[in-house]
Amino acid sequence: MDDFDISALWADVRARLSDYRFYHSQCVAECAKKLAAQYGWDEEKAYVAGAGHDIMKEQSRRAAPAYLAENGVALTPLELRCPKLWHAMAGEIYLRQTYSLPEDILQAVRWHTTGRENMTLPEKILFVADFISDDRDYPGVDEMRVRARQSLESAMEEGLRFTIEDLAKDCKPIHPDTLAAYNEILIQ
Ligand code: DGI
Ligand code: FE
Ligand code: FE
Repeated sequence: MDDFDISALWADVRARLSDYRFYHSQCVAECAKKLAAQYGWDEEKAYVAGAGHDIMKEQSRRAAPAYLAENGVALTPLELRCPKLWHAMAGEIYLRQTYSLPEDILQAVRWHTTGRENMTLPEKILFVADFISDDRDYPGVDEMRVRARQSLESAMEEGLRFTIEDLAKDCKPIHPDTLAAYNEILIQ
């Protein structure tokens, strides 16, 4: 990471995202850096992961599946029906190809939306930072911030439960990786 030019990534993120998503990315970068300091990941890597995590969030619904297919990602029938899941997969590919970022950052971006079983520390840090960044203001976010200071797993459990409840209320499918992440944490 010594020679990585974060200003090029920020300019790219700025050009690709609307104002509020750019601000969200800045907040997640700051938050991930703080969590990294507390839990023991490289602070600069955490900041870069936060900066880039949603870089493909505003890719069009037409372009995204084609981009994923071109890059060898075969979407499952469930994933095809959930456009909100695409940006994590596309983000990993784009950041790998454009910036050759280290694998731990790329995997954190890849799993930041669904989570998965056996998440690594970098994956957990980005997943939690995305829930508690300064721009977030949903009911319960303050309790999530308290939990995140106590343990990443505690915040993840609550965050995954929020997500699963919201999706179920809206009759939306729940990705197997989201369920696997939740079940694993619950039974630990
Ligand atoms: O990109 P952000 O908005 O910052 O946050 P995110 O990447 O966590 O995306 C959140 C969205 O992703 C939210 O609308 C719910 C959706 N999502 C997360 N897990 C699942 C999911 N959607 C479906 N259908 N199934 C999931 O398991
Ligand atoms: Fe996201
Ligand atoms: Fe995000």
